[in-house]
Amino acid sequence: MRPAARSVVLALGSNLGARRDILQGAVDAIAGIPEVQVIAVSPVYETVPVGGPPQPDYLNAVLLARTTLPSRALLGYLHEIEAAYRRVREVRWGPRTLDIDIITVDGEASTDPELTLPHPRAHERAFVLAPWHDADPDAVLPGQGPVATLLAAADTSGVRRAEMMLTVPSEDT
Ligand code: A4P
Ligand code: MG
Repeated sequence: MRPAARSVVLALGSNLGARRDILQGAVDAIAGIPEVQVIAVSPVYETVPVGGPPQPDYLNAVLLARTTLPSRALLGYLHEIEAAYRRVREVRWGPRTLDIDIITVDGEASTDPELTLPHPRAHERAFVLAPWHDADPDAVLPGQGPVATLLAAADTSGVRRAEMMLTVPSEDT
């Protein structure tokens, strides 16, 4: 029997190169993963870097999807997409052409450092909460509470809507 599709929330970030095109390329690549259906993509936010060395501002967005893939398999595909953009993983929290984090997978909790779910820092990060709230105002971060409440408590000073949108590719392209 095929496993039931589960909802997943992904956070995308880029602060090097053609940031918007890289995010759109990531959305297109995610839509091309077998067994993944992209439901919606949030507006794009321009955000001041949190942590790490001095580095350029990020563009961040959140993507909502459904998948029958096990979350480990999904992470593997996401790492391939990151690698395709030649992300260099030298400095933790350092600049990157593309970072894709899994924020939640329906009903899954894990403390495994290779795949921690829900993402352990999402609840305090306005660069995740603001776009997520736009894409799904009723969203709840398991173990933490409604995204609207978390966003109201978060420091949003470094986060602003950018004048650009990403598109979800249609199913048959
Ligand atoms: N990993 C564990 N759990 C997960 C998960 N839920 N989703 C593992 C994705 N990966 C997960 O990640 C390091 C390891 O985390 C991977 O081996 C993976 O198996 P990485 O992407 O190689 O390194 P990283 O992203 O530099 O580290 P980390 O700890 O994931 O950083 P964060 O928390 O993702 O923060 N400021 C702004 N404004 N915007 C940003 O997008 N991003 C970061 C990165 C910092 N500051 C930022 C932003
Ligand atoms: Mg990461």
